[in-house]
Amino acid sequence: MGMFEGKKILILGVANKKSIAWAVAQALKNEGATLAMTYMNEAIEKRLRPLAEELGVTDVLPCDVQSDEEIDNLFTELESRWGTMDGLVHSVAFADKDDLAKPFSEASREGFKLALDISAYSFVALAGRAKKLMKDGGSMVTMSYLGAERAVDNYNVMGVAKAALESSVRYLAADLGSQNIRVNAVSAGPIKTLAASGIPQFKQLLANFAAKAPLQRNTEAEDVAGATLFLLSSLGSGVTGETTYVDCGFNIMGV
Ligand code: 0WD
Repeated sequence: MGMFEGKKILILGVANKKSIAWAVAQALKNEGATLAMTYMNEAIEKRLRPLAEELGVTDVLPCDVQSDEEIDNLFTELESRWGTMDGLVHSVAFADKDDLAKPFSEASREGFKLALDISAYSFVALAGRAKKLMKDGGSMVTMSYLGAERAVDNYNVMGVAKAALESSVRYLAADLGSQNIRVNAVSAGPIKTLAASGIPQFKQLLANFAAKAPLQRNTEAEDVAGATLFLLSSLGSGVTGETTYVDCGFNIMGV
């Protein structure tokens, strides 16, 4: 019997087969979880439907995280289909390409707001709704990156958004701990996905990373999925408010 048999988990951020969330969804399915997946718009819906079908996931729902109304509708729908839920995986981020490439001191007000809204606030907004369905406790996991803590070239406004996200993880963990809801982040090493293709010189970043990381390789989405399942499962029962690095050890290295 799978580790997640009978567990109901919502996953946001499956855009295609390269998405980190896709590796998480596959791993959860292998362990018997019941999943719901969301799409941001019709273009992503078209790509997501066949993927969901491949995993036997029938709960496929719209949610642009910039809209409170769509978030409310998502949870109303989940409540009527599921009644309760056990896990939330937030694997969503966005910044305007221009704002990643520009010198940080020239970041625009709008670009800053947009990155923070989609990449950090959305997790708080989802957590506030999900907690009501986590009647027997639960676990929430979001995806972060080292750029939250270090000034990484070309990450800029997204780094500030990830810092807000990691801080939100701590405040959510403090807020929701009394309901036995745990909240954590996984800080993943760079992985070639659609979102990553927006980061200038990403190839170079990957090469430097593999050369420097203790494990001498790049991080795979499956590595991230493994740690996410740990945090979602009872194996992680004593862990909350943490940012766990899944980056082949890169973050521990000096120059
Ligand atoms: O190197 C990497 N790929 C890393 C990614 C290293 C460390 C962390 N991460 C993070 C990302 O910042 C993100 O939070 O992992 C998370 C997942 O990213 P991913 O798997 O690398 O990227 P992708 O497959 O593109 O999924 C992100 C998805 C979007 O896809 P596109 O590329 O179409 O924007 O986030 C979704 C969307 O599906 N998304 C939204 N969903 C709902 N509402 C919204 C929105 N407004 N905007 C973007």
